[in-house]
Amino acid sequence: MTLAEVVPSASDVITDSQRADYEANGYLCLPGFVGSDWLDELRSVTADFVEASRAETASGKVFDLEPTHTAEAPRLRRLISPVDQHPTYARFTFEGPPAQLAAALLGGPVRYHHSKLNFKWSDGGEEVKWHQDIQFWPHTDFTPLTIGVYLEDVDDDMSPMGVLPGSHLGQLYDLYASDGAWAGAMGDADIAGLDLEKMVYLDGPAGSVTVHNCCMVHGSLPNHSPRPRPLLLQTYSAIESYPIGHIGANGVTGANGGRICGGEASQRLTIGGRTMHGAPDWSRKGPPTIFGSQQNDDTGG
Ligand SMILES: O=C(O)CCC(=O)C(=O)O
Repeated sequence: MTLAEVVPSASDVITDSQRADYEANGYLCLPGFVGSDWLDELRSVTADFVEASRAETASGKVFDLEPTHTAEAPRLRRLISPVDQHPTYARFTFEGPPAQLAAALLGGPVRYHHSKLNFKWSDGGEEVKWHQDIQFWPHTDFTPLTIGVYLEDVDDDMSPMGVLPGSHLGQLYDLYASDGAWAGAMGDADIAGLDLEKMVYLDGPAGSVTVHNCCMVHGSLPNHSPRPRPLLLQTYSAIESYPIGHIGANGVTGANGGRICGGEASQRLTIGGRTMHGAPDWSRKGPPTIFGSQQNDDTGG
């Protein structure tokens, strides 16, 4: 799809002041941004997945289940990579409101990275400890952002996502534990240095959208309310930002990872202040040899 098909005009999607807020604070919360047609469709597909999870007894490639999940009382932590599970999620993420918002915020076509649906089930749905995202999937710049859509009304009792305004411009924390194992969360000493009083919790009616930059300190508390808190999240970067291979989740985010919304990849990138025009993407058909490329007689692997 062309950019014009995904985003007719950025000003149709967000105001200049919202974009300036995002740049300054590293997050946005847009109440009711996703309309009822999309919500109805997403909820119906999601209900089918919850139903299907009843047949599962352990986490796998589709579902991340809480240890107490049963057929009678499903308890899902996450639907993994929704865009790869159902065309409705794919259409929503690649052409729908989140793609439009990402393109409006990043100023052009965007590169999709990954998606997930965090359920945070009722009566004890697990916390997401304070962390930043970029260490999980470093990129060649810091443009990646994640757009979340609440599929149900979320109030303060349901453990909405919390963000620390401005922290996206600060320190990049070490998410390893003191024993050297990957923890995926900040350590106690670093958390002690945060001003948690300044944490902003992003709640709102169903269809509300959260945006947070990849360097934002964020997380959420356990959900002790009687209602699950489904948050559909999708991550995009600017088109000239690339995931750096062999670190964390990069390269293992599903068949659609790297897909461009609203344009074509230019293969241009800037690293260490130097810009280059990189070779085409050979990740799907395999690389040609340098001999074949230079003699113009290769077809790729
Ligand atoms: O679900 C949430 O509250 C936070 C999600 C999040 O930070 C993550 O999954 O990385």
